[in-house]
Amino acid sequence: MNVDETADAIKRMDIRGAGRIARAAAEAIGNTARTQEWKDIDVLRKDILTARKKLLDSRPTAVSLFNAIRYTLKGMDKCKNVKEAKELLIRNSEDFVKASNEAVAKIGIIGSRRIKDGSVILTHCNSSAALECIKVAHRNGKKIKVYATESRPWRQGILTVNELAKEGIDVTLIIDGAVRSVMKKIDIVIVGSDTITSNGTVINKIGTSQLALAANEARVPFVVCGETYKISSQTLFGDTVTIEERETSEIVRDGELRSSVKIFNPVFDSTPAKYIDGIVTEIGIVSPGSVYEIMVRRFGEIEFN
Ligand code: RUB
Repeated sequence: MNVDETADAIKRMDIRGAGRIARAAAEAIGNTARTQEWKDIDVLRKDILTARKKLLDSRPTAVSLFNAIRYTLKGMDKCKNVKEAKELLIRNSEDFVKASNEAVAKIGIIGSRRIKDGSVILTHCNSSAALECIKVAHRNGKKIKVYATESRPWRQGILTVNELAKEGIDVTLIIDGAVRSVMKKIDIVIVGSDTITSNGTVINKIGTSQLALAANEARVPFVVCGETYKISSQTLFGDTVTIEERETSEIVRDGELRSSVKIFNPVFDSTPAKYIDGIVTEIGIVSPGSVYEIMVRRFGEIEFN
């Protein structure tokens, strides 16, 4: 897919989930570098920066999109000619996609070790990293049961239950409002992440923070999965994460409401670090308090700009 097609698919949510969005954006830039011809390096740079903006404007919340593009464009400024820049963009894009897929696989192995034989798990939305932990635990012969929320309004929970059922996992769909009721049956909550801020706050699908509160009340471990490119270095210097608001048509049908009724449809929320027992990354399970260290390790010295 080219950049325009990818940005549209992300907007429409044909491509969704923070990891998939990141890989699709990196691939789109790689495809552009592979297929487009430029007369000189300045035009190439200008076009790639336009592509960057188009992709970044497609959805605002998941920092994985920003970090994937940053990774893919790294070094473009120093390229001396079109050939060099094309090669760099193609290589960076392939490296990112490979590292991203490997990170999810590693998270699956590491996270699965936190799932005990006989465990009952609760998950929310449709996170490839969180589901990988569950699938690996199942493939390793652990007898597990999963409760998955419907995840209104887009109902990604339907994807989740079908994906897990296809693997032969015992899975039950619940509505979002049933979370507190089922919490007494749950041994561990495992969710994904779109963005992890410098203070260890996790931004994920709307409703995640309710799972965290209910888990905290019931003393059930609440574990977040996130590749390290879900960490937002911008938040260190005061940037806040934009919570996407989507079309009201995702919630109600035309003509269902009186015209004076307003609708508010935020699709992500923030879970403070104090409710999170661990963040499963590809480099290990870390506490939300150590996000800064990882940020520095991953992105090098971070400069204020
Ligand atoms: C998806 C969602 C997922 C995270 C993590 O929201 O909130 O939990 O993106 O997913 P949406 P992954 O469907 O609105 O994109 O682990 O696959 O990156």
